[in-house]
Amino acid sequence: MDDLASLGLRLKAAISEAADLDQLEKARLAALGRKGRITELMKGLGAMDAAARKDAGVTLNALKNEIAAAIEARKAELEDGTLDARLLDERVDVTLPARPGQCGHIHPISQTVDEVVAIFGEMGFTVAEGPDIEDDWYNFTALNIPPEHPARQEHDTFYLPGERDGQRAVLRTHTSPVQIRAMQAGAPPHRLIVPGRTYRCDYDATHSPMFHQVEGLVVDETTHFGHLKGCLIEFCRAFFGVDDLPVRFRPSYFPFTEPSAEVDIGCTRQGGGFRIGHGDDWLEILGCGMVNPKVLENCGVDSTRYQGFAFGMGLERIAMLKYGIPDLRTFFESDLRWLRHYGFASLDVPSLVGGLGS
Ligand code: 2U9
Repeated sequence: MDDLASLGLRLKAAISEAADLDQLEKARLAALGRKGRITELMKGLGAMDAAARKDAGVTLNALKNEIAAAIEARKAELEDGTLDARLLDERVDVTLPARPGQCGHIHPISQTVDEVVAIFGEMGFTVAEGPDIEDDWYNFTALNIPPEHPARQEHDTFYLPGERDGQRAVLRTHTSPVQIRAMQAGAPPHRLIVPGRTYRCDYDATHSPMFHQVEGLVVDETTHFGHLKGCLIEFCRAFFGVDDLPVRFRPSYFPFTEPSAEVDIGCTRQGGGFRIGHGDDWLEILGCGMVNPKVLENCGVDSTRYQGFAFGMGLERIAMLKYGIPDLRTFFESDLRWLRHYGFASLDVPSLVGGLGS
């Protein structure tokens, strides 16, 4: 037993003195490997008589477990040390000046979100966000799109396996569920915009299965269609940087707004392209309307006291029109040459005072 005790001490010393993972592996093999000391002693048990074998077996097993635990503990220590050394070694001094020619670029979608937020921010809107995975009620039913409504097919919804709160789970097809949650969470007045990712099963030069929208909602006691028109005309003129940009409202239909309209801006078509501004042609830019009273009621808002307006637009679409990007799929191809061409300098933060992108 004295021999075993001193063997244990020697093996543990080798383990704790192992300076790296290679040395630790050597110590492990010397103790527990095929030809290791403990393994050899285990093999010797067979030659002992039954009583001696039982006692020695118990002691040897205990030693084996102690050594295995010591190896694991030292391994964890060494791995932590390796990580600490790497973290020290790979430390980046963020105060150093950027390397010439190595500057990153802001993606046109981030730039467009910043521009839209700057414009609506000046008008007193706040920004709200919500989950990408929604349930059927928040994405459709609350918005007056009941089961079997044709709009559900038009949205080409990605349904997910399983349920949330007893409702079918979906990838949101618009950011409208965020406005529903905002109305549930607090009493009017509301004035918010919601930029975010949305999902529809569609893919071509003007559609991608994941795209971005910004939607807006204003609810108050005296909100009317005149407010909607003033707000959106002002937005279009600020966003496209044309003070007297012609803007027209065409009657349309959405289940969540009544009355509803689609908004066009003036343009001139030249050859295959176009120029935004005065001209004899129009480009569709967004949809809007007065919030359907049924939607207000679904969110616990008294529709006899409050009314509101809402709008929605595709961010890729308005970025493509403003910055002359011809194919929507290129937004998500992560092509650095594309990003260098269409991207923005990281320090040019858009603001109405400092200027939006141009
Ligand atoms: C609530 C009530 C009403 C949001 C609206 C539109 C009109 C619209 C499309 C533009 C292009 C979606 O990306 S797109 O395909 N959107 O035309 N969106 S009104 O209406 C709401 C939202 C939330 C509670």
